[in-house]
Amino acid sequence: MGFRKDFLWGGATAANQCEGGYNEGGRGLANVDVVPIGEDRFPVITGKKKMFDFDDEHFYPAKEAIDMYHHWKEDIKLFAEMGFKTYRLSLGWSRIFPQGDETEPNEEGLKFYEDIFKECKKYGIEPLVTITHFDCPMHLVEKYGAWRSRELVGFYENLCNVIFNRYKGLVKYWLTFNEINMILHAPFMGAGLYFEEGDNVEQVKYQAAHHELVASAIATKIAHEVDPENQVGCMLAAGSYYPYTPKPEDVWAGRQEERENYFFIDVQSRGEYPAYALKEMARKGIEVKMEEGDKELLKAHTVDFISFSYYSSRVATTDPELLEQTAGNIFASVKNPYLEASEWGWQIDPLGLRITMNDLYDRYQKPLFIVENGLGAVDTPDENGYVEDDYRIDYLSKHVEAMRDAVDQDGVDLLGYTTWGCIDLVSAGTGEMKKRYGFIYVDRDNQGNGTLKRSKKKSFDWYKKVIATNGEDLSN
Ligand code: P53
Repeated sequence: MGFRKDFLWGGATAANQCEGGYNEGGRGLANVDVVPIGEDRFPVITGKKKMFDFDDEHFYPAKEAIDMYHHWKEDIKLFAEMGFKTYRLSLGWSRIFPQGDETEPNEEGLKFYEDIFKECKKYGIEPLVTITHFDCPMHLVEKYGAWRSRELVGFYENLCNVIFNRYKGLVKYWLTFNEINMILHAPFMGAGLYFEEGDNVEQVKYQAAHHELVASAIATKIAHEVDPENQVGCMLAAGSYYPYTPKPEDVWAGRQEERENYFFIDVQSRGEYPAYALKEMARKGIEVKMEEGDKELLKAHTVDFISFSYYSSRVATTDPELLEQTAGNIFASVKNPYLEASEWGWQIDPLGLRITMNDLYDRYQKPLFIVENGLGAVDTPDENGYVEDDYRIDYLSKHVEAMRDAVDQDGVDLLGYTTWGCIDLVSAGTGEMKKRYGFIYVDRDNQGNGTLKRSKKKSFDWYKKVIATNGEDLSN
């Protein structure tokens, strides 16, 4: 009983939130670089405010981030010390193709990741690679309008051909697009989409989503052709919806919210546009332009496993007053009166993880992989950089327990668990450093001050024990 013998314990990061080195090694500028911290962040990430380059009035946290570009050896060593079986990281697309539309890749960028993968192998750590975690070369944004253009499919295909061949034997687990449903909520950060006056926003988003879905199927095809050992997953920002009341309208509202997210995974895992999505698009006047062969591609190349992030459950309602209070968040949700929340208002619901896992497993009947989960909190280090983060241990142990229940009690097939931001990094939602998830503290603040020194938190030793006992001993 308990987790698989080969359960993949580890942690997760994304290139743009930790690497920095934005102009080093021949790297080109990307959408994720020009996203500032502060009040303009939300308008920029949602594609409403145009910011295609840096200006002097804003601070751009991704430029340096935690400078993993120069610290990766030291960081992987710490992951190994915790006993990581896997490390989830993403590739900076513009490191490998600085402009995005070149035919030949940038050797320095390719080599950078190759060295990282080799270092992982040295410690017996299996890399889990997100091909794109929100990033898109700025040149593709400016010249083609990013994913609104069909041409992006070809550029992405080119990237996939290069990386699957180059990293054959080094990488086996791949995710095509991080939180593919993010395109609906943060279209510039998630897919490089910027909207001009008069754009039909919904139309643009779903057309871009179609391009990503086709690109994802092509990636899956190439991955399997290049190496039959390759395992490809989709990636959903998950979190099941609860109805605010048993009122049938509230229940129905929850179903519809869920379908908005499931849509992507339904295509990637079942291989076709679900009936409800076709009807909804027709109602909204959205016409997705498909090319000949798209349907066959989607059907023939479905994913091997379902990965997802889980931070919280969500609540659906039809009450206009409650709906009023939800505006402004990336994933709008009504407050659940039965749950406590983090300092950033994210509601904490371990049982919700078990519920979400069951919903996904019932629906797809494919192995699951939890590739993000964790608590973003303010940490106060002592003079040695040590943080007593019992709150984080508490959050994680309850979630691991819930996922153990899903495996033990419900029979869900779970491949692994990577906590988000295993080392402190820049927040995607807010751009803050102050919102920390790590087992490893990084000395850097919201304005970019600090020595970048790494130090272990209390949770470091706790997680080490959890991994060593394959999730049996969760005590603090
Ligand atoms: P942060 C919400 C908002 C932005 C990104 O988020 C999100 C979510 C939650 O699903 O997605 C993931 O940094 C994402 C990571 C991100 C993490 O959630 O706002 O894949 O890049 O850092 C946590 O606290």
